[in-house]
Amino acid sequence: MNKSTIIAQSTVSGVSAIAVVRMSGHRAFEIALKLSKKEFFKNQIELSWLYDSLNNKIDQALILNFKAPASFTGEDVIEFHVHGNQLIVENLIVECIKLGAVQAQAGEFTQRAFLNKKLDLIKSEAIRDLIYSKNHKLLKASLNQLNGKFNEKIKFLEKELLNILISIQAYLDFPSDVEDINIKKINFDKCLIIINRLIESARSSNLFRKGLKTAIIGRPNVGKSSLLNCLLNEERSIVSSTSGTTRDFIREELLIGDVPILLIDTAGINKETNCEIEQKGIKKAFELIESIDLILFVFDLSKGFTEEDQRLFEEIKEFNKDAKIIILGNKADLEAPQPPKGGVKFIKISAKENTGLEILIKELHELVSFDKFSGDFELSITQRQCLSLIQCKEILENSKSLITGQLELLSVNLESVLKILKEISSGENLDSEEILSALFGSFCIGK
Ligand SMILES: Nc1nc2c(ncn2[C@@H]2O[C@H](COP(=O)(O)OP(=O)(O)OP(=O)(O)O)[C@@H](O)[C@H]2O)c(=O)[nH]1
Ligand SMILES: [Mg+2]
Repeated sequence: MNKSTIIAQSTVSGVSAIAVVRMSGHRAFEIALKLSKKEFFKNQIELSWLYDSLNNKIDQALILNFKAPASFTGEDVIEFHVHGNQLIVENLIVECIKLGAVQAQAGEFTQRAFLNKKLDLIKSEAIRDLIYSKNHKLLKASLNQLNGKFNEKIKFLEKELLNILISIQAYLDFPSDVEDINIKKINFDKCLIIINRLIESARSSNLFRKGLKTAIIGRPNVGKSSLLNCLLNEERSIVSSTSGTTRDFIREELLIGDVPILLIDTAGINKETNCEIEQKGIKKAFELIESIDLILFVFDLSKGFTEEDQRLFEEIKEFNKDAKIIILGNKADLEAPQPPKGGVKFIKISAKENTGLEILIKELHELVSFDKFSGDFELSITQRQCLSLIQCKEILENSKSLITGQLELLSVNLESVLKILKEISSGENLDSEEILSALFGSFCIGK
């Protein structure tokens, strides 16, 4: 049992109709009773005045009380619903702290729920997605996750693989009682199909969680910042005819359908520059390219796709082989003295006159459309869960060849996969304080 009684505001800070302050721990009832000058709570919800240590009124509040273990955390929990003034909330929290409560850390309520087995790890993580989802797809998926859909799939995999393991072990222990033919029929393709689908789903949910990281890259002065402003429909990034205007990254979010696109304007890349600041900007741009999902490669149509553009383009492709690249020929409004050579496929735009952008937007829509880019997506699988699934997939794929002979090794492998699957939902073997704190620390305070 946790010794401390924790307290935090559960609703957002600021002016609101109602603010909720939650307290969890074995002293929660005692503190709430003192504040409300009561001996006990007659009902689960009570309307009562709250008083500070000097007998001044704090506020009139609705007090909800949940006796352990029938509460979110599994401990005694009190919820104060007070008027949504931040001063009231602060006074209330200060008084509770004076009476023995401590300020909760980020995610500590959910962490306690997990430690008290009120929630498994999958559901705990689904709650985080549920709170943070900025689009309907992720919201729906995290509700599915909370509803146990992902758990069902993991349980199914566990059952299937356990059955296979049992038959192998029976064969190894009593070879005469188990027919060879049954062992030869073993295959885990069905499990692999499910795991692969889940990994696909994880990639999509990650995309929806983080957004498609998109960098606008190109040589100086080709109109990268103008393009950013055009897409955002506001003067966000400084535009000037001076080469090397943009130095630092400018980041903004754009929604394409339901998918957030994290647009990043970068410094124009001119390898010959002697300017130290510009060089730093270029270095940063290349560091960024390594982790990018999509590159909008801009060149100046009035100058054509020059040798420098070509060189830069090749270098970028080399730097990040996985990123999708869309090439944009900007300044289509200017006369093109030399049309681009080399059959390079590009979209003609003019950031100045706002033309051609609809083709780019259409391409972006196609890119993020489910079937094409991200497969099925009905679960909000986290990065942690995805990494474990990838591990399972690799072990199972490497185990296929063992069916025909090395059954001992195969059973060891299946045991490891089962252990990883268990870890996904229960968090078993993840008991290191550090890992759990990192997981729950990404929640907000009061959750
Ligand atoms: N004619 C024309 N000029 C444009 C167009 N897009 C940008 N420009 C001009 O090109 C110049 C450079 O534009 P920026 O958007 O600052 O270019 P950039 O690529 O961000 O430049 P750096 O940050 O220096 O690398 C400015 O004078 C813009 O007005 C366009 O479509 N047509
Ligand atoms: Mg710029």
